[in-house]
Amino acid sequence: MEKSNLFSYKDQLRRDGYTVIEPCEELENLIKEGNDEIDSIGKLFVEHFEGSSSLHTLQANKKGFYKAVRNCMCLYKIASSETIKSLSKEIGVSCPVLGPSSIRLDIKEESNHQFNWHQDAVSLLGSSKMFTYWVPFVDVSRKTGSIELLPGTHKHGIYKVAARDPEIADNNKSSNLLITEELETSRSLVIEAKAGSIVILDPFICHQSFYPQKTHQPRRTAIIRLDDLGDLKHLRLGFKNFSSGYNLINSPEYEAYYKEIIGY
Ligand SMILES: O=C(O)CCC(=O)C(=O)O
Ligand SMILES: [Fe+2]
Repeated sequence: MEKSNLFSYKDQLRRDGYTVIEPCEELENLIKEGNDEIDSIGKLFVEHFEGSSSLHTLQANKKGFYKAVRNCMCLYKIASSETIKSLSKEIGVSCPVLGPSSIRLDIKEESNHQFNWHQDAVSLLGSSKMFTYWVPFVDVSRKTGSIELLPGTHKHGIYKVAARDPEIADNNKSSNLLITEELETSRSLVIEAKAGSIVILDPFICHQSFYPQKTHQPRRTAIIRLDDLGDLKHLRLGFKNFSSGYNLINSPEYEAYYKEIIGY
């Protein structure tokens, strides 16, 4: 990747809280391999499983398909790709380790998976540089489903939240923490991107899952986060993130750290 391009991605990430990196050969190959892997797992649940059929994904999910693919091997291959490695270095992650990551499968028939407006750092903690690398395995748009962002909101600071499922949110576990404040959504952006793109999200940008009205090809996405062991303030606070059960509600000391670093 050209260095000059990377600088403009960095500028956009800093200014708007997100950027979209076009597919490169390495990612295109990994996505193809990943789609094949997920299809072959699908065949364990539904005979003649077709990855493009939302009905097949729905039938397979009833038998545990979604749970089975969340940690499939392609997730780790993408996370350790040269492309993600060099991007994370460029955006200032000095000692990357795998943070909360998984494969998502989204179909409009299962709207319970929809993740409404939130900021990742609030739900997941992590270093102030624990960006999300959101990698769609299919082309994404309003028609196929995607994510919706509020550009610039990463500079606002922390919005008020409540647990989506209070019954499973306690000091150790958490459900999704969703923003309860009224948001200005008139300038929201639904990401349109080709399979194999990398959408980088600032940990503080407000975003949500975008579900189309009509049935669509299942949206498969690798959600990768690299936490930063080289962030000494985060290390001194106990290097907390969602993988070990932490969020901003059970670890409020992180608010001062974020405030100091981001300066809101
Ligand atoms: O892919 C999606 O629908 C949203 C994922 C997301 O926001 C997250 O995992 O933090
Ligand atoms: Fe998110």
